[in-house]
Amino acid sequence: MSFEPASTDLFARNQAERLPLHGAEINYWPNLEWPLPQAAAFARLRDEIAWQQQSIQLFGQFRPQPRLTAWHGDAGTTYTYSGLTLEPVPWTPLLTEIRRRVEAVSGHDFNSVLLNFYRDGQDSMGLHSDDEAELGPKPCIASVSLGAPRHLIFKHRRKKTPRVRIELAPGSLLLMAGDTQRNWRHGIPKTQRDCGPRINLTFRQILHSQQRG
Ligand SMILES: O=C(O)CCC(=O)C(=O)O
Repeated sequence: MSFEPASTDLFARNQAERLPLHGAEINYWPNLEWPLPQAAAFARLRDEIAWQQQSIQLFGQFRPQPRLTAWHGDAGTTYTYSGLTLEPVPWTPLLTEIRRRVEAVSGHDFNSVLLNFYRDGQDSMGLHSDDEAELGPKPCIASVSLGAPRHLIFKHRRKKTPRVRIELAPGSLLLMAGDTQRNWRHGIPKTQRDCGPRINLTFRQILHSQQRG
């Protein structure tokens, strides 16, 4: 099942649409206004960020991730997933500007961001839930897409309901909250389409151990 946004017209730019996933709370802004054009933000992040290809543990073996990543945030926002522990690099001026816009639109605060660089259609992210203890019981994750459009797939964790697919447009914002991570997995599959590079930023709120539910 594919989700098509109802409108991308300029008057609806700052309006969110709710995705029809049972047991999830996902809002999508297909064409948000940003402090600078999305293509300019893409080029600056591509050139300014110290991208790395790190290995994660999958089925007991360490393998390089099929994309480049970086982790930025406030001091102390250490994040561990799939056997990888990330220590934050400080915010850059551009990441701070994007974070302010995301916070203003979403109404949530974020103290860190995971950046993903998909060099071409062969780079991907496997199905997963962002449900690590540091994110709390109802993680709120704001995902900004820049560069080439790519499909994001949602698959229910227990029910055999059809997968839901949405094409994430450049300049879009997707906010996952509530029970989304408890009930659904999400991922970016490889594509055979001729596809340019894409940068994705997922803003997160890392909780100190005494704040976790
Ligand atoms: O690239 C995307 O849109 C997905 C990123 C994602 O799922 C993640 O960082 O956990």
